[in-house]
Amino acid sequence: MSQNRSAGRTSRPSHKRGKKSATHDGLVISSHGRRLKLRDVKGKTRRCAVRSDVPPLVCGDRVRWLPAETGRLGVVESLIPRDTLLARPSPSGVLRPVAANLDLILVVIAPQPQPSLKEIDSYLANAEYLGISPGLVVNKAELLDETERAALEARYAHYAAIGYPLIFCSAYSGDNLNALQQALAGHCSILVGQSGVGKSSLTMRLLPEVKTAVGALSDYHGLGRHTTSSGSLYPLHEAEGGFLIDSPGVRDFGLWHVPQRELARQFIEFRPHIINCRFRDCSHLTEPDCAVQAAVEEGLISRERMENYAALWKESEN
Ligand SMILES: Nc1nc2c(ncn2[C@@H]2O[C@H](COP(=O)(O)OP(=O)(O)OP(=O)(O)O)[C@@H](O)[C@H]2O)c(=O)[nH]1
Ligand SMILES: [Mg+2]
Ligand SMILES: [Zn+2]
Repeated sequence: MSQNRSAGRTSRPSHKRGKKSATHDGLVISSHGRRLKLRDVKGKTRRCAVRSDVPPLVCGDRVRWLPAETGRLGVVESLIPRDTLLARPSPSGVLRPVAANLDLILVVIAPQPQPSLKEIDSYLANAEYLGISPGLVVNKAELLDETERAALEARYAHYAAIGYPLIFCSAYSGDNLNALQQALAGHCSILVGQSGVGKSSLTMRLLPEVKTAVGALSDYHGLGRHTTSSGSLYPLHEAEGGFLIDSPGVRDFGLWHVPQRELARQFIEFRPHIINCRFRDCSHLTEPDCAVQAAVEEGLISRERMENYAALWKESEN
C-alpha cells in the first residue's frame, strides 16, 4: 500500500494490494473492453490489460500501470481521477463514458448541409454543461464564394462576440488550418458534429501520421462514404502538447438534453443577467421583470440565441 501511495501523487488507487514495482503514468489512447493501448511518459505506445477492479476506461484517461514482467501485456493498476468526462446515454438511458479529461470541444459544421443555429446552440450548451469549453469550426470553407462567406460570417458573428472561437477553414484546400492547429495546441480536444462535415478529414490533415489509423477505423455504410466507427485518441505533436480525438461516438451529442433548470446557465451570455431576474426560478420565457429578456430587448443578447434557448427549454421539459 505504501508503495502504491509513493508511486501515485494524486491517484486514488482502486485497490488495496501492495505491489513490488513502482507504477508509471500513462495516457489511454484507445480502449477495447479490458484491453487498451496507452502512451507512456516517453511517448511510446504500450498494450495493457486492465485489472478487474479498475472501472471501465476510455481514451483520454490517465492511469498508473505496470510494465509486463513476463508476456507482452502491461497491467493498468489504477485510474487517476478525471477532470472531465464525456459520456453518452445508451438507448436504455445508461451513461457510457466516451472520452476523459477533455478541455475543448470543437463543433464542426460545414456550409452544406447548412446546420441550424438551434443545433449549434444545443452542441454549445451541452459542452458548457459538461464543463468543457466549446468552439466552432466551419469546414469546407473553400466551397464558399465571397458573398456566401460574408453571409456565413455574419450569421455566426454573435458566437465570436460572446467569446467562442470561430474558425473558418478547409481540410480540402488546407486554408486556415494553422488557426485550427493553434486553437488545439496544448488542449485535450474532441471534434464533434454531424456525419460528413469533415472531422476525420481535418484530423488527417492536422496529423498526417494518423492517416492509416483513421482508415482502419472506418467502415462502409453503403452510402458511398466511410464513416468513423469507433473513437480513437490521436496525440498531438510533442511541442504542442495535448491530444485530439476524432470520435463518432458523439455524433448525436448535439441532441442531448441539458436538464431544464440548468439550461439558461449554459447560455454563457445569459449568466450576468440571470442574477437580476425578479424570480429566482425564472425560466426567462414568460415571467415579469426578467433581466435576460430585458437584455434581449436592449440588444445585449442575440434574439436568435434566446429563441433557441426557448426551443431547447421546451424540448427538455420531460
Ligand atoms: N469540399 C470539401 N469536402 C470536404 C472537406 N473536408 C472533408 N470533405 C469531404 O466530406 C466528406 C466527409 O468527410 P469525413 O472527414 O469523412 O467526415 P466526418 O465528419 O469524419 O464523418 P463521420 O465519420 O461520418 O462522422 C468526404 O467526402 C470528404 O472528402 C473540405 O474541406 N472541403
Ligand atoms: Mg469520421
Ligand atoms: Zn429571467
